[in-house]
Amino acid sequence: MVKHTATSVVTIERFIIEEERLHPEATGELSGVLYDLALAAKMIANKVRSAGLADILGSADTQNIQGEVQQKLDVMANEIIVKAMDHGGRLCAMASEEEPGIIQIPEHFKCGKYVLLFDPLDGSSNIDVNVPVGTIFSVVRKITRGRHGEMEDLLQPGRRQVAAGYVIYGSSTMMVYTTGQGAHGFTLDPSIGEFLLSHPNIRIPEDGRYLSVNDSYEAMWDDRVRSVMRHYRGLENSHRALSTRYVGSLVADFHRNLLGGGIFAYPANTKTPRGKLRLLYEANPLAFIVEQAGGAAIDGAQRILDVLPSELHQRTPLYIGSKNEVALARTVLGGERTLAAV
Ligand code: FDP
Repeated sequence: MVKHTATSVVTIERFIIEEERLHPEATGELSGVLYDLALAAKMIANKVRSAGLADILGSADTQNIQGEVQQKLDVMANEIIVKAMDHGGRLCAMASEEEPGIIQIPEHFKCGKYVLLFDPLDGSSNIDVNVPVGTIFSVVRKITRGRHGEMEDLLQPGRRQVAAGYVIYGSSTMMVYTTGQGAHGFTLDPSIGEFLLSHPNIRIPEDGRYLSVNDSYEAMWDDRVRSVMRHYRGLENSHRALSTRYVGSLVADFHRNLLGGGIFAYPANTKTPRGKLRLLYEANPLAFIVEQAGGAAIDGAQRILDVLPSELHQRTPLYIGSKNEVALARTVLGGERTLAAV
């Protein structure tokens, strides 16, 4: 006889439906956005997995074995997401790291009440060397009245996100998302093509174990940033030394620190005085997730989720991870967002 238990396999679809049931007013549109994203993630995972092979199989004149013109993987990932998301009637606009302006929903499709911002393939410079890359996404509600989404809908502070998440294409593919009720992780089981709940209610340790920063920029940092890093390395104020781990692929570094405890920092430097990472589709979604997991994220001076964006591709310095490590950065930086010297 089959034993029926409440804890049997939970697919991402079932989890999304169960979360939706907690909100009797929900129309199911946000759930639809999340399913479509999970589908896009599976399609991208498939491309990422065969990326090395595609290079071998493709001829020098950029044709692959099926005669398709080869595209860079990040362009491909962008296209996969746009095509998976534009026709569901749930979105009124999108924005992507790969495109300069608003991506409008074509006239022949219905427009919905959500806006999607995403980085289709973050860390793509790592693809050629088989290092994990990721997709990051953020969903906000439309605030303007017209049919189409406008810039005002895209430029909302991160605290207004209704959902956010990332997918990591690593030794396994995982999707982690939040709708404001904790951060939950799902691992793709390739044999059945389903994301299965593997990390319910993720909690980031309050103290960090790892430090992820590209310290080759040290000469370009402000003195206070150098001091923060000296604390993390155990060289100042008897803070215990963290272990350095830097993949250089934001999603991979963030994911490790989320599960094991740590801090990822990309401070401003004289070369990139406003930081490198993008506020709307990198920092904001990861900040929403980390806060839901009990961690924190600041730009040096203020909470990332409170920053008022003024441009679509705005950059920001970022300190994100375990609560106590982020608090330390805030104290040592003394509320200064960037370089005093610049
Ligand atoms: P990439 O340029 O490879 O796309 O978001 C951009 C990003 O990678 C992050 O994934 C990564 O954390 C960071 O840049 C690495 O920058 P540095 O090479 O300057 O350390």
